[in-house]
Amino acid sequence: MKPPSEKRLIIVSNRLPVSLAREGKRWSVTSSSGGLVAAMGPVLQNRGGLWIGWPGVSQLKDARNILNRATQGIGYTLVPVTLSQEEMKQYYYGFSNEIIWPLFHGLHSLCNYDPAYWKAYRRVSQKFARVIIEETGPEDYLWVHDYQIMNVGEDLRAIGMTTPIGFFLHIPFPGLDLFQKLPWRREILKGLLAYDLVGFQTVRHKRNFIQCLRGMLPEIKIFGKGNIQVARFEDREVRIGHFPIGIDYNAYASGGQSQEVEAEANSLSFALRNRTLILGVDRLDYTKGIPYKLNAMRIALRRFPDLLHKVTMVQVVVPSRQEIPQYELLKNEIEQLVGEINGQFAQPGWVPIQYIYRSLTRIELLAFYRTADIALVTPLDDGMNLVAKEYCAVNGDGKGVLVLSEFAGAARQLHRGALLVNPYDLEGVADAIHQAYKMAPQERTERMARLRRNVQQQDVFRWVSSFLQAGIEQNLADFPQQALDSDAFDETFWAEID
Ligand code: ADQ
Repeated sequence: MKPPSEKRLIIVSNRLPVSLAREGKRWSVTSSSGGLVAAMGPVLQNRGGLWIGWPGVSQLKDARNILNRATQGIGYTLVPVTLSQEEMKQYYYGFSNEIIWPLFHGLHSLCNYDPAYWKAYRRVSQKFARVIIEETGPEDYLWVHDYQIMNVGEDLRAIGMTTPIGFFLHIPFPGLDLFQKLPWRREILKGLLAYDLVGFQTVRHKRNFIQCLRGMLPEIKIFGKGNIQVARFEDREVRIGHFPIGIDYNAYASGGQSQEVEAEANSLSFALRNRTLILGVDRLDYTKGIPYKLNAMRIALRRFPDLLHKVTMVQVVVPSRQEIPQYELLKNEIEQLVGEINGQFAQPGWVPIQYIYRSLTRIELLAFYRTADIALVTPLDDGMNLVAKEYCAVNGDGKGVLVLSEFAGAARQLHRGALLVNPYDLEGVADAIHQAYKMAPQERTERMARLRRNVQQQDVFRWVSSFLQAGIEQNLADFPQQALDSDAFDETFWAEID
């Protein structure tokens, strides 16, 4: 352990916010995609803490050095946990993404309960624990993130860590009916009870967790009502709360107004010939409901001829987890559907759906948000969904309409401004698309103003502070920012090094 020093915030997640990749004799360092990175990056920036996680490559001798040279200006240190290809295959693609991810999103039939996966999950968790204990001191606050490393707290306790540890689950927690199908259900629950605070995105996920604790561990006692409840189990007390994650509202709102984004948005509108833009932005993932969304669009085009020639749907899909066969199948399914729908409805000078399969730059992404008249965010299940919030923050003219799945965690906060839909109800989604298209300007503005207020008030800094308050009775301001170059974050993340 490090000697006591100033209190630091230590984030631990499966992946670091950047990924290293080998390009010939050089290493490139690029920003990792995904919700956790988008949320935590601005929080840690310049606070002198640590972020511990996998750097995107296996067995790299000099990883720490390379990472730190490439991310010099960000004001916190990246600590790599190096994993072999086999470990990644079994622990990350296997246990995390072929078992926990589908099960926790209610898709038990997609799970592959391979016992070897569990063994790898436990081994990797112990590896994380060994790195963490080397790097942290008694003054630090350790905050572990997400489903890939749920048992790290237990492994840290086993090797002597006694200081408070918080854990936040970014994805849903399933109800007892589903959770009890997991062969390692008790081990996961007991692992989570090694933390001092366990946080979920919504009340529903928190309730599910408590229901599973009661159902699987009859000797447990749960106390309290309201935001934070307490579980007493063996000799431990664990706080359980819900903390809906937010975004860096100001960064999105002002970014959306920048000259670069404006220029990009103008050329986008020109290319779309000022047609109504219906936007979908999702990671390639079956939980995001992309095929359902496309089928709903097909029904909308069939049922509402006034949409023909007048709307263009742009569906952006960010490549993700291609090593897992289901993701490759999903990609094929999406591409086939886009082809079919376009084949059915396109006319000279108009194609209803444009499909983009790549990661966008920040400017491109913000320009899409800014230009979109309607955002279609229709996951089948989602811990929160940041795309919905980012869209509202960037929608500076206040005329956009958010069509949002009632199964996204974000629906709990945004239900008063968004058009809520059941993503499985294709006709219902088609109706919502048409309703959004026809919506009067005044209603659009009123709804969007409500959405933006909500996203602004419940931003990512408030999320962190409320978690820290519940965990250690401190706020984000207790981890003060140092005066560093705040623009360094974006630039250095894309730097290449020899
Ligand atoms: P994710 O499943 O990754 O996150 P989401 O919340 O939608 O999902 O975040 C995706 C992030 O990727 C957004 O910040 C978005 O801007 C970015 N992104 C999307 N498309 C992109 C593109 N083409 N190019 C570049 N960036 C792109 C998990 C959970 C969610 C939860 C978050 C945070 O599954 O439910 O909201 O963590 O807790």
